[in-house]
Amino acid sequence: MTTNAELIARKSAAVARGVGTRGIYATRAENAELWDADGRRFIDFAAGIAVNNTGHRHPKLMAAIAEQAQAFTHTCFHVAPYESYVALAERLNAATPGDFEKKTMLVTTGAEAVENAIKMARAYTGRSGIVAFSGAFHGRTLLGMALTGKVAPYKKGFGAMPPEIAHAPFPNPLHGVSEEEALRHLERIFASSVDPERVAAMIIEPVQGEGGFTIAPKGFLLKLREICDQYGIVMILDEVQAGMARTGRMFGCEHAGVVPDLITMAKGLAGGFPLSAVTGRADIVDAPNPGGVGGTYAGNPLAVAAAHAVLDVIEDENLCVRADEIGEKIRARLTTIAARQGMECIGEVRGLGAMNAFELVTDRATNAPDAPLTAAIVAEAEARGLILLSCGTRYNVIRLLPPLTIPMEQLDEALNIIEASIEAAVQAAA
Ligand code: PLZ
Repeated sequence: MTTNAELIARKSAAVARGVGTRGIYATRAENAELWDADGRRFIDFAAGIAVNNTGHRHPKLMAAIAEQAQAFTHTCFHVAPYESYVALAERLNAATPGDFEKKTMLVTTGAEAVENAIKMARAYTGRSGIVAFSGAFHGRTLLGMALTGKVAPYKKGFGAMPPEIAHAPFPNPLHGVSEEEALRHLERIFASSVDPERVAAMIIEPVQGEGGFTIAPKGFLLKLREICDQYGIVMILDEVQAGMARTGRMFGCEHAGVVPDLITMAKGLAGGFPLSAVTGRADIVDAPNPGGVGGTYAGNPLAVAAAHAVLDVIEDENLCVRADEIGEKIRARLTTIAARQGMECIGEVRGLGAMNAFELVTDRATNAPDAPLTAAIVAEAEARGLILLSCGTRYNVIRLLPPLTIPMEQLDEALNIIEASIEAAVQAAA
């Protein structure tokens, strides 16, 4: 059988260098477990980056795509549309916050949802400016990377970015940016560099994902809502990573009670099939002219069938409640670990529902990042059979994204591995 080592060598010879990978070549996966080319078994705390919220190969999802495959797998919705797309739009219109008429468009990736939300906001307002936030991640397409609030590796070497994009600070009290300071900075941007009346959209993640699992404070989001209303700016919540029950609510913004004009979603929406959506105020979603938005594969029938199954499973298996249970268990355990002597490297434990993380610091007084220790813990966990992902603009946060369907004993097993991995990495660094 082909080993990981052979595949790593073939990958580096055949695949673009810019496509980063780790060394675990998957051969099989089931719910929260994954097996690699060397026959090793892992608990999967990445879930394809918050995609497999319903686990790998959920039986209802497998049945739904098998059934759809019997009928047709692609017609292009622009050419020969199908009911399942329309029905999914109806369901997403009903599932998103906001007591107003809503509409949905389906596309394929998170970046594409973001791009289309911006196009809608521009068409609706007749303006072109965009406000995004430092540390944000919105995708790797030209506009997606421009909106992303981190230069290396996302923007470095890729030339001029689209114009009229301003980045305001995302509040992060742990690192000295209070909510008030972030708002003052936004006012300064409006006073000195961008006329708010030229701004079409403001886009923000309810919990920054790639940026470090930093939670947008409730008051901050509500204040942004007021500012958007004051200047006629379309408020876009990027729920690509936080959405679909991950935070214990269907959408992360529900924690703050903020109602955005548009929501972008992807990842967990179709449990591993490429599908994303923009849902929001009907008049904004309808602003582009017919033919102005869409795509060949947008709303692929297999992906749409998967999304219906995902929505059913979230409801039938109470995955929002389950996300909260998982999160409470994770935070309680991490907090206990952080309180132990010798664990001063854990600067903070934070999260919403099952979107949790811990931050590694060299010193709790300064909260200076410890990126090498973070990488070492991820490697130690991998050696012990747990897939962990790091994140954070300073590369010093470990995020925990188990499927929401993970059996509790596997969750315990994974938390034991995390504790042992931190111990081993701390010891090795001493
Ligand atoms: N918006 C909030 O988290 C994707 C990116 C992984 P795509 N995040 C994982 C990587 O290294 O590329 C993401 C996100 C938020 C948009 C996106 C983009 O989604 O489906 O990757 O295009």
